[in-house]
Amino acid sequence: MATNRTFTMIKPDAVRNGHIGAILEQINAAGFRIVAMKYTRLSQEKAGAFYAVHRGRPFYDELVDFMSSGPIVAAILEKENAVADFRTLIGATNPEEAAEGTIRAKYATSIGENAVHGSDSDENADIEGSFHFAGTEIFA
Ligand code: IDP
Repeated sequence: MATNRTFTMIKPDAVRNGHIGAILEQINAAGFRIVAMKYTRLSQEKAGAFYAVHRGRPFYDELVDFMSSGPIVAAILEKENAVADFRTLIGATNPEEAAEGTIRAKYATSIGENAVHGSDSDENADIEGSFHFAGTEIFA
């Protein structure tokens, strides 16, 4: 995957709370183009594998339970400087620290149930995009 892409998930809390449309609208308005998207649900096993880097942390089990608790929207987004610009758009992990107007400030309920995921590096964007999408599901 090129470095102008990032990977996102609209997490189960935001889906449950009816925020899919508003979040996608904010993503589009910020200049991101959706090149892959699916509505799906992660098994415990798949959520655990996705967040394997956090295995051993006190919140890991809670995170895996939460991320497999309901459907998500997974997407690959394209824009110049995608990874950094998307992290700015979503705001800090903890919604109490997220800048006003960011997706997490608007839609997250807690540090765990924080509405959206955004890759933290080009390398992880590539790994995470490939985790969820086959090459034939990506439309450049
Ligand atoms: P990020 O999603 O902003 O990159 P990370 O530190 O990579 O944040 O954590 C991954 C996810 O794990 C967070 O988005 C959040 O859902 C969850 N998480 C992080 N820290 C905590 C915590 O202290 N308590 C509960 N859940 C947490």
